[in-house]
Amino acid sequence: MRLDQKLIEEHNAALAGKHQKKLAFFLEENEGAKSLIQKLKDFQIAIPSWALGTGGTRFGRFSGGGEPSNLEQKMEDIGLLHQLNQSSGAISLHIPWDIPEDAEKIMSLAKSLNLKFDAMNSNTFQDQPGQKYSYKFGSLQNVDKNVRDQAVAHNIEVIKHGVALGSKSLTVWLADGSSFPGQLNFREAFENTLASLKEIYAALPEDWKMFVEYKSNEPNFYSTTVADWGQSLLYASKLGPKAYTLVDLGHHLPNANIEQIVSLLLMEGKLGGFHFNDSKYGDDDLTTGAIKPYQLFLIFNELVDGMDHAGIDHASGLGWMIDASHNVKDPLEDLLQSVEAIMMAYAQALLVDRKALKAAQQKNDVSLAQEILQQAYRTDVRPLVAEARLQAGGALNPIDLFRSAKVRENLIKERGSETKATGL
Ligand SMILES: [Mn+2]
Repeated sequence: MRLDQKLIEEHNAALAGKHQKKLAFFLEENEGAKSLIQKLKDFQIAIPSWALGTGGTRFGRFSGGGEPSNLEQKMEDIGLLHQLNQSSGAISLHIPWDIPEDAEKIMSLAKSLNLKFDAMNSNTFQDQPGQKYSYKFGSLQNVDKNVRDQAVAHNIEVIKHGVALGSKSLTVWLADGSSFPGQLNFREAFENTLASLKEIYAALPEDWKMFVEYKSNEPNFYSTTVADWGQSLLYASKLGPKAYTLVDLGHHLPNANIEQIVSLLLMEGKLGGFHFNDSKYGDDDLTTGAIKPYQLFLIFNELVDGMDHAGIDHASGLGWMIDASHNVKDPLEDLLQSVEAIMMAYAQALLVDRKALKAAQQKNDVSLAQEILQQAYRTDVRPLVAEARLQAGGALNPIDLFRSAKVRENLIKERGSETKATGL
């Protein structure tokens, strides 16, 4: 389904008075902030194709109704999100859950929904029906060369799908590792993984990037073959200039200083992209900004500082994607909330008075440095983010409109209440 643009206009008209009042106050308080609106409009966050359905845990899965049951419907759902917030104009495909059988048809659907294809994701963490060798004991690291070859071939196939859709990057998320001491020879696992990654790297088109994602644990619980940013950077450095580290917010050990990691990766020119989510404990599937919004702001503060320092375009220089599984909320509402939280953190980071911060740092004025950061963080940037959305043709309050337009009810009517999306 698509929303009638008239609905969005009516919704905006009803909220216009209140919005303009808040915006005027904001712009009066934050001189020069008007110039940030274009940056907010340009910033797009990719939605992964596996995030449109209800996820699950090993305790169970409670499907919601009206879930998309094929790639076309998933794209339509992202089109809906993009209509509402004008910041979700990209889709990240997972193979083999969402193989584009007819690339041309998928391309033209994407065009009609104003969506681009972000990073392609491979899957060597599950066995697929008819697959010759099992990934039970790893894929690119496996002690059996047949398994490694099969995993390499799969990644190359994913690249081919991506080329047909105009994607420019491959995310290799490795579930490889070990769950018990002695299970694995760490050195050989690293060497096997590197050799496998080299083969995939060699198949990358000239203008493609490869993202090496790291994760401290899960599904393996003793070691993971790309456990942290240092190990990812080691692979990316050995592979070459097209390989980058991908940071997923939820893939660190507790209390890791992610903003510092981001800063140094940017300094080295090796930060390729970002997966957004949030977590309280060890998982990585909560709505972005739901638990640690200040950390998200501090990360964006380093992202903006580092990208500006390196002359990287905020919108296109890195891959931005949500990576979460929605277990109890409506996935579409959850995604709207995540995108909003990301936009707010980005807007707050843009507001930081960098000249003043630099001066405070040079004088070792610790209190003032903190004041400057928190001044930006504690600014209510919602009117600015809403104005960017309004100017781009989106809704002033996306979730409000999602509900009043009865989007979920309509999706259930259209698709039924028993559909189940492929994915996590
Ligand atoms: Mn991820």
